[in-house]
Amino acid sequence: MADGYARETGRLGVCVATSGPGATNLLTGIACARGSGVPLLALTGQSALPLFGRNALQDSSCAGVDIVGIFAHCTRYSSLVSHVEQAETKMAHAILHALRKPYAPTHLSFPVDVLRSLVMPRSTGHELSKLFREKSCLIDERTVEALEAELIAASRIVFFIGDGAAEAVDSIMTLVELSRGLFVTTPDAKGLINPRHPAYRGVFGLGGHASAQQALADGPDLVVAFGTGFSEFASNNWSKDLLNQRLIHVDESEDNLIRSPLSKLHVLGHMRAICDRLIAAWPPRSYVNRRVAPDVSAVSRVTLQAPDKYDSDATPIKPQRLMKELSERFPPSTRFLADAGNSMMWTAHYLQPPNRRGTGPGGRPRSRSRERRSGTASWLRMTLEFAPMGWAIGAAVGIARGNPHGPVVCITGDGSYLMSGQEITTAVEEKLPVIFVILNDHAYGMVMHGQRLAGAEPTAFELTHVDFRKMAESMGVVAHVVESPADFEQIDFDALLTRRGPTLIDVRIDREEVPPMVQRLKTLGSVSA
Ligand SMILES: Cc1ncc(C[n+]2csc(CCOP(=O)(O)OP(=O)(O)O)c2C)c(N)n1
Repeated sequence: MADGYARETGRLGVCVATSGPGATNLLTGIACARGSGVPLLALTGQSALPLFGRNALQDSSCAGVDIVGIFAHCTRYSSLVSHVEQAETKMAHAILHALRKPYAPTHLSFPVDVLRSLVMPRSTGHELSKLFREKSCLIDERTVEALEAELIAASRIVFFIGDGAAEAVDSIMTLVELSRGLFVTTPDAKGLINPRHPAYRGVFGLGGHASAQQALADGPDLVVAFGTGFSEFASNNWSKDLLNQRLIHVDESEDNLIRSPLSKLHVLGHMRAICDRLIAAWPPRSYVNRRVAPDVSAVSRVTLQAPDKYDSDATPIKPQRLMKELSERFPPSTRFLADAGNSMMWTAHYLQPPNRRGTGPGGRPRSRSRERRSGTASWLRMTLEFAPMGWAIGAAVGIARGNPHGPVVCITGDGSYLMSGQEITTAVEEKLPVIFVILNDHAYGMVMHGQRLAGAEPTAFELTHVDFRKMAESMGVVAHVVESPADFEQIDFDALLTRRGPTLIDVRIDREEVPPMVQRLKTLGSVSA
């Protein structure tokens, strides 16, 4: 939840847990935040200092299950507050380390006797706000000039947008249009753009589109990547069509730049400032006329793997058709999340709501002058790096808490829901409008299809048949079962969208449909490259 809240608001997410098992239960969530670079502070309890090593209940000190040590490996800063006088300084360190780019989780452990002590405010206290001033002007002039020269010289440009480019994406889109380029996104950056933009060629990476692969394979003379660490799922298995000498990598994080050692140029700095500098210098006159304009005439040039299934009326409902229903039935202010498993691939490939750019609170279109969006706005979130099942369930609750201006739709699998579905009760308590959509295939579907595609022994993917509507109703949650596209007509969407609390939709999907996952299997070596 803290992860979702931080992604949505751009603020620090904070979570608190008790010592021992409370703290270890945080571990997967913290590791996920580390993988995705989310700013998060975990505060955990600890037995009293004099009890260390005496077999106290849930001892998580260095003499027991060493929680500071465990967290040290998946946070940027993990420390025991052993004296109350340390509390302020260590808190400042923990916050600043979490908010230093690339963002990361941090952890402080508080023994109960330290927590009970009084802290006297110090006159020399830390004024954290001074340290958080936005360093918006930091750019490397020399490399920006080199980038400008490359943009002018190139005749076919593809822009590659990663999820770290959120703040700059409006300016990047202006550059796409000015330079008559095409663009593709990583799966988790699809939520930053309008998937129906005529210059968009789709998702490159897990669940991606042939048109995106084609755009890069077709030999553009320049690829300009923004805000990405080229992780496995975001780079189509570190594709040679992407990571080569045609690439220019723009990022504010050196940690990301070191992931593209072959690129011809690294441009370090604030991405929006870099783009705005280029836009201000546009157009170089000699250039515009000789530019080969790409074909952006069609409404959508993103190639879907099976467009007929997107429109299919068949029962059981095809997951592709489910994506169509979700794309069309929710207002522009909706935030979607896709969980680990097939949900990620179906969503990356088929979810394509109408233009979400430029929508303000309540989904109202923003006026032109207010077009610049918040640096964290995205209509679709997923987690590609650590990717734990159930991440989307908690994160959806956190996003709803952080953004009261629209519904949140969590697309998850039945396996994931069986791991973390109890979090729905928090949405009940907090009266949050989260719609949980369960792709119910009574299986670990990704595992099942992975084994089939790889010709491996079919094993350990079946799940028991669960009626998630009954489960939800036992918690006082309004729930529906959908077996065919027509069943969506039975759901009162007006009531659903105005409800102050969660809704659950148990979708009994056609589990025989194969998700777009071949690339993942190539990485695993399960199918030949
Ligand atoms: C905690 C955790 N365990 C295992 C995995 C590996 N894994 C990824 S997807 C998946 C199956 C997901 O099943 P389900 O949630 O039912 O979604 P489906 O693929 O069927 O849509 C597994 C086992 C993981 N990512 N996280």
